[in-house]
Amino acid sequence: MKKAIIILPTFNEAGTIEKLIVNILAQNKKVPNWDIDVLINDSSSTDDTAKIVKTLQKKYSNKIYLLETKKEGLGKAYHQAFVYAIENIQPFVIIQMDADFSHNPNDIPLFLDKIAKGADIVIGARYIKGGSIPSNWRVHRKILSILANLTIRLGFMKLNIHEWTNGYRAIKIWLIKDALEHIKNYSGYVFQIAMLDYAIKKGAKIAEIPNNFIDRKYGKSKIFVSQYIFQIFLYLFTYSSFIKFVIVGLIGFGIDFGISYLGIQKLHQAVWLITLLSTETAIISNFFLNNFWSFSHKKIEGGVGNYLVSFLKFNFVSSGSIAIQTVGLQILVGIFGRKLWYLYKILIIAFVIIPYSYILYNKFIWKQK
Ligand SMILES: Nc1nc2c(ncn2[C@@H]2O[C@H](COP(=O)(O)OP(=O)(O)OP(=O)(O)O)[C@@H](O)[C@H]2O)c(=O)[nH]1
Ligand SMILES: [Mg+2]
Repeated sequence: MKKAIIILPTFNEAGTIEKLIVNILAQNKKVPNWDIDVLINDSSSTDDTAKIVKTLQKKYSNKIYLLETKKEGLGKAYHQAFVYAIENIQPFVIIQMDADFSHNPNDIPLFLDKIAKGADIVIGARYIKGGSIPSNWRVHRKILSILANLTIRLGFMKLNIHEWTNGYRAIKIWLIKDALEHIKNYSGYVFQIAMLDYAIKKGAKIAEIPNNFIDRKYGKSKIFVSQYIFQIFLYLFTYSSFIKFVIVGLIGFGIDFGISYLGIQKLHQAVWLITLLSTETAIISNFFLNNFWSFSHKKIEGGVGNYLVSFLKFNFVSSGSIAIQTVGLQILVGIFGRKLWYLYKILIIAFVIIPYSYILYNKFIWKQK
């Protein structure tokens, strides 16, 4: 029998906590191979949440754990609960869940089933077939939720993951242990994104199951939207390989253009020589910036030999970009005329060069470890 701990962070959830805990513990009947306990981290609720939990603890001996902490944000509350579970309970898996009944406890067996089948982390996804957000949410809330997820998906260029912000997840304890150092820096809601980003970079096996998010009926929302949006962008700019890769590309373009301008316009040198010099300088700068910044979590290792091989591959991929641009632009100008050549160039870079090089870099140069 394997142990699963359902973690419920609470702040003023007296309206739902009892019914929710009873419902969660009742799931034990449905999963003979699992032993489900509940761990509540109550961050100084001003209502009766903690008192209700303490009363329930007497009724369900050893099945309910209660932590009482200061209010320091959702991420912090989860971090405290993870540390407690690791040190005192040693479960096989933890399940994160909101305590306002937005997450249906009847889905717990589905999460555990995916874990039993080999997933390291299972995401309750609202934006896949069979999942949903509440139909009674106001339009701005719907838009905000959809846009936030889309921005993160595109920002990380992880199109096969459809849900980043929902807090209904099952995570194996080894992955939590591994991630503790990273996620402890994120005390707010953005911790959900940090955790999933870490799991992906670790090469964890990720599964999604449809989740129908239910609007809360009791109590108040604790989310502080503008702060959350700011944290999402800050996280993306700090950790997205894709965004950094695009920035590196722009720097490369600047270097190429700067040297060409100086050599051709100011110093009147041979065009072929300056072009060779400017493109190769940009390629070298791109290679090192990508290695030590954009893909620093997959840095090339193994000495000078490996560097040289990777650098040659990088030159090869970059030559491909130059060839695609030259031929592509020639074709478009041939069909539509020269007037809007810069627009064609931008389109080719955005829709062909960027995906082409990003995919090839990830496949051949900075491979997943
Ligand atoms: N311990 C603890 N729990 C928190 C904190 N902030 C939020 N929570 C809990 O985290 C869960 C999710 O918070 P919600 O306010 O429901 O956020 P949401 O689900 O995004 O938004 P709504 O459902 O619209 O309220 C709930 O169980 C909250 O009680 C906190 O600082 N500490
Ligand atoms: Mg909620």
